[in-house]
Amino acid sequence: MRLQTELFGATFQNPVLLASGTCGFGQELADVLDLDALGGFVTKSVTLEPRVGNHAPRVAEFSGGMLNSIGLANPGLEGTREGKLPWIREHVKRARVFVSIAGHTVEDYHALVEGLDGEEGFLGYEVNLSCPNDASRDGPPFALDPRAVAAVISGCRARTRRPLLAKLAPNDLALEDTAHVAADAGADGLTLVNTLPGILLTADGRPELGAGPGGVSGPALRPAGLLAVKRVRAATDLPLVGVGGVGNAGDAIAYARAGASLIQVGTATFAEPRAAERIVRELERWGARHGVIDWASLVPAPGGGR
Ligand code: RRO
Repeated sequence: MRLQTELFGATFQNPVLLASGTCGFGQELADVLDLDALGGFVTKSVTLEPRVGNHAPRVAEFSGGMLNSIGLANPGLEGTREGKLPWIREHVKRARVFVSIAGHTVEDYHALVEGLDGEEGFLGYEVNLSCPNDASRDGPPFALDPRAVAAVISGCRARTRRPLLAKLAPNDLALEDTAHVAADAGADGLTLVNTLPGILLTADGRPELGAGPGGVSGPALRPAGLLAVKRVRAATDLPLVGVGGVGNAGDAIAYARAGASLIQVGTATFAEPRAAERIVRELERWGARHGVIDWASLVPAPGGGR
């Protein structure tokens, strides 16, 4: 099966990317996985200032997957420019890199694009509008506020010609509307979905995570991710990147059939660091077995907008 995919003015050698928050800035996984065997990866979300993150424990497992509340631990804009992008420039040749950006305010996102856009080593931005774990921000994630989505994306658009992916939330009852808002503001694609808010409690009722609630990922998130992709595929023409519970080629193909042109592997990497590489090989075998010659042929045409 031809896995090569042309999108956002770039060639992805295959449609399998590593999801933000599960691969650091690439370097963290480079000893165990061949990044250049993948379509690409998305960095941990970067904020203007460095953040230490939330109280431990930050992750907990359950039978359906994982709950996390990392709290945006990251080296900040300067730490990314000085300490992370040079490594990526030197070591990543074929994989396409998206830098994930996150902020407290609309202006934070714009300042991040201004601060990063002159750098080399990455293709575009994944604008993280949907972190469920930012305790220092009042109110819901930006993704659940259409005016904030419009302001963040349009301001980013005005500051860069690189591809912009807007990462949206699975618990958005008006997801199609949000997708339209992001498209109208200038997003080139949508990443669907971030983790789903949840909590795990001990037998005596105490939260398992230091921060209390967190975001659900892994197999339990897959039905929500697939539904989000299917709904948005029917509503907009933007290319979609599917993420949530992808653990094998069958899961990736389900996302393609729902409407995702690229997929991201997240939680599966924690249990099996080379899961994404395995999924690429499985897709090749699956195509040969089923006589499917092109990944793109699995992805249904857009539903035609409004
Ligand atoms: O850092 C986190 O706690 C985190 C982020 Br920014 C996000 O977007 N999604 C998530 O599940 N955790």
